[in-house]
Amino acid sequence: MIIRRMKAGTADLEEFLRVPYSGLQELETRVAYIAKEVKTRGDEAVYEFTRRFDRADIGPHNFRVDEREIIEAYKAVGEEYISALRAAIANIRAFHRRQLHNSWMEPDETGNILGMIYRPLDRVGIYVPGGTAAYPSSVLMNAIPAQVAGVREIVMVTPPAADGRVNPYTLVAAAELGVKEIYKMGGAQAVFALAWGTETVPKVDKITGPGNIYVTLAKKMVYGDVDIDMLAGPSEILIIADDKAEPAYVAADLMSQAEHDVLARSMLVTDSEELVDEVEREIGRQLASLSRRDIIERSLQEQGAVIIVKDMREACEVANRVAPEHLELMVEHPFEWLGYIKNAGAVFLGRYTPEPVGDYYAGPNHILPTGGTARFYSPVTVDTFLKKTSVLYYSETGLAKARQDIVTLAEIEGLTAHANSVRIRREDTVE
Ligand code: HSO
Ligand code: ZN
Repeated sequence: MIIRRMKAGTADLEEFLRVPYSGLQELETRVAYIAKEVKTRGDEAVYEFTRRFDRADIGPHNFRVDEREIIEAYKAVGEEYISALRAAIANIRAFHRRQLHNSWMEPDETGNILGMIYRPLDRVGIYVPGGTAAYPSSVLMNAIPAQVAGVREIVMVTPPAADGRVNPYTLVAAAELGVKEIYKMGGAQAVFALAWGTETVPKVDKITGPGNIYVTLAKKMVYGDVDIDMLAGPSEILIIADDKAEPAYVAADLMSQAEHDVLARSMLVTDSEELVDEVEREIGRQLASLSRRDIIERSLQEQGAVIIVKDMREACEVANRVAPEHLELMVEHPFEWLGYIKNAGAVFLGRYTPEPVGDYYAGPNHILPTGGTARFYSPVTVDTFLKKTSVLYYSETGLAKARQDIVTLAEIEGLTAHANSVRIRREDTVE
């Protein structure tokens, strides 16, 4: 397998990073049509789109997964799955608990009190993809931070297969967390149902979870009516490796992300051309045994890249420019380089931390910013499900001291009523 090679600091890299968003307009028009239908016809429209896009006829108003289906799902999954799931849940819960905030209030010497109150959102909708991208792990990564934040109503939507059933592993993951309100609906129609409500789906305050391009466009469209976590694109990995790195590991990790999607991006940044040759040979060797080799091959051929740098310093600069979703530091002293990494969703250090450790198990969230958005977005955290309220209390002396400054600032803005509301609280102006 030959992957395109380029040198750092050349126009090639910039060209490679420019994402061509062709055909998006047409998709937007289609999604806008779905929006209009769901907004005006509710359940009926969702039912029709489910028949059309998921090829599932589940009956009108019959979206809710019932108790019986959960019991069936438990019968379909093995013990081993449940025990692995529980171990992952414990790790993910422990990691997210560390992110909790205490609301605070603090008085100063004049008796003024300022504070910040953190509160969970009331009702949250979690989107979980179906089909080949049905990841029960994503149920955990959405629901656990929401639960740790204290969200009481968590609704999950996931598209049914053509036989009307939902992936049993997804259902068991939800059940293990106590998520009980599950609707069989997917795609843009599910996002609109969550955002605006239908006869059977009460509307939510925020929608989280990755989906395909239709889901992403729908999330973009409802943002403002509800909040969303982020606009997720195809998965990415960037591996910084030196000449000491094990080619077999580098190859395996590049392919682990490539298998997600033909549009997934796997990038290797190294100062060793020999390593690249060996990695390419290793890819060829390992590919044969992988079930999704067709996707991997296309992904590596069309989206893969090797970037040759002069040293590790330059490798970090490239990583910061790319701002990848996942960044692996497969170098001799990974912690020495960590400080140079400014833009990345998650950083995986050393030879024994392949990216799937984070996808499934360690505890940090796997819903991460993609497409260079790690420049300004963060992983999903407990904060994703919290909102804040500021608290202000001024004492009589506090206001007396601040009075003139506030009046000055208000008058500069030409807002005399603002100035007046401060001025009127002075005894000598009260008539
Ligand atoms: N790597 C994906 C998440 C995932 N991987 C789920 C496996 N299952 C995006 O971070
Ligand atoms: Zn993954």
